[in-house]
Amino acid sequence: MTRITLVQGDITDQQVDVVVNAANSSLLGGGGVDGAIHRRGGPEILADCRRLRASHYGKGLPTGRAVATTAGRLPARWVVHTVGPVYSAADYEGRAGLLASCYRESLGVAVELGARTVAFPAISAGIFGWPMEDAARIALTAVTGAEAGRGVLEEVRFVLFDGAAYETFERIW
Ligand code: AR6
Repeated sequence: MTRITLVQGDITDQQVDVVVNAANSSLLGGGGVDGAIHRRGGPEILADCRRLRASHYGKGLPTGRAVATTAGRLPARWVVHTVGPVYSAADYEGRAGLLASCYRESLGVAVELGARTVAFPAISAGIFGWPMEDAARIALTAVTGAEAGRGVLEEVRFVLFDGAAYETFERIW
């Protein structure tokens, strides 16, 4: 059985096999979780991202997909970068599907790597503007329903940056 856990904290502190990054299609860094991961993990992560762009994703990583790099100096072994959708009430259904896909694809990549423990941030719920309550519902539904990782992953941890996000996830869970 995979344990689902919720913690309040900084995702770059987590002692897990995989830390998931809420990246953008460029894979070349940004603010929020992405900025924190590259700052703390160091230049090796960006070097890997540049190689991936050159070899597989000339136009960028599509929304809803996930790819792995080294975790550089982070305590984790790998970073799995995924691109969440920007929130849009006018295009809700399609984008909610892409947000769920981020969680499923990231778990699939983590399992292929041989990971046992994975930490997720609240993808799309910061700079990309997704309302936290709905982001939490989509995240928890996607992870509990995912085939990938069933019987293999020991823990999927949601790392919520502030108390309000933590309480929202706890309430939805
Ligand atoms: N640890 C855990 N959670 C964090 C951390 C941290 N160190 N820092 C922020 N959060 P965001 P998005 C929370 O904006 O909405 C970047 O520029 C944050 O409070 O990181 O998917 C990328 O390059 C929020 O609840 O990701 C993209 O361009 C959640 O993590 C864009 O932002 C996600 O916020 C992606 O935006």
